[in-house]
Amino acid sequence: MPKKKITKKVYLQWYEDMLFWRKFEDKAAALYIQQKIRGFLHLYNGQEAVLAGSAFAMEENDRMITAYRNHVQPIALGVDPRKIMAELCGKTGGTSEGNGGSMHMFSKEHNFFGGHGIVGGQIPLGAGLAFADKYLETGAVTLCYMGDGAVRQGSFHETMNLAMLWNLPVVFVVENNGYAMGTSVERTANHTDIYKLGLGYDMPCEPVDGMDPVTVYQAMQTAVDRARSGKGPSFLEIRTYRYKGHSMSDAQHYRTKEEVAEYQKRDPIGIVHKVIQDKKYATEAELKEIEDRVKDLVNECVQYADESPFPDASNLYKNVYIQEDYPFIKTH
Ligand SMILES: Cc1ncc(C[n+]2csc(CCOP(=O)(O)OP(=O)(O)O)c2C)c(N)n1
Ligand SMILES: [Mg+2]
Repeated sequence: MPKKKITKKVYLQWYEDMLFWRKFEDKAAALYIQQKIRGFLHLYNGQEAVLAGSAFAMEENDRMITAYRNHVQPIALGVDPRKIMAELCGKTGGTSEGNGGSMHMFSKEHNFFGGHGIVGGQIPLGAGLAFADKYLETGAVTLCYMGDGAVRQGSFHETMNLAMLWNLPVVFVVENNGYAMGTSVERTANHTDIYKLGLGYDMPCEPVDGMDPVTVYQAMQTAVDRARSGKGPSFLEIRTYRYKGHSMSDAQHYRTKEEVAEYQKRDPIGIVHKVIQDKKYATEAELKEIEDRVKDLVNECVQYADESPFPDASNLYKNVYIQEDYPFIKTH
């Protein structure tokens, strides 16, 4: 049974966090249009309840790993959002000194292990983190996230098998947002209950409403407790929706505006806002204070990124393997 109480304080924190993540991503989209952010940019708008509910179930040493839709997860784990914005802009003040960019956020210190652009590539790595924790008896649990598109990869199935065989402390989470780029879940398989893929491995699995942080938290806490107590992995299909295109260069011909609007009626931030109002957890003035704080922090992130210098060109060779005596290309 979920053990943490979802108090007024939790609701207010969820509201502030989720609103910040949303506004942070909106600002990143604006910076992309200004060409201050280049390359790919995949936004998390609409999926915030998955992260809010999950983070509430985590303990200090637990780990998280995900795909490329990864800007706000490290912020939830305590990474300074200014550094994430600088990383998006390719600046030296970023989490990887501007070398990683949008798809490669990383913070070992905060137990955030990326940030992976190869669909399904992070799944075996997540099991590897859990293997290390089991081997070293740290008591930590790994939360390994993937998209609905990733479950059709061989790496997913091989990892599910080994994770059960080795009874690893891991929770596999599919953020089913309905689409893999422009391909709907209906077009990828003959049934759409992704959670049932766990049955073939005898792994506890269930579908979860991903628009409400409460339902996410409850399912996640049960799965995290199971992993921590030595009972092995779980598989959660968290049903959510992405409001923006797959990346910034997506014309979205595969869905209608009405479909997006239908999901926005159950907006995760709206759901939390309504509870706060119904239960009188905050006055309108207090909510406005939160919104102002969020706005200020987003602006501070942009200012920090703007003021941070670009890396020196010589940085291109940093962290890149070069065989010094390679005979055919002159390296210096
Ligand atoms: C192995 C591999 N194949 C194809 C791609 C191209 N690609 C990038 S994202 C993506 C869709 C993945 O969708 P999903 O797993 O549902 O994640 P979402 O973008 O919805 O979060 C594809 C096919 C890739 N990056 N890696
Ligand atoms: Mg998807």
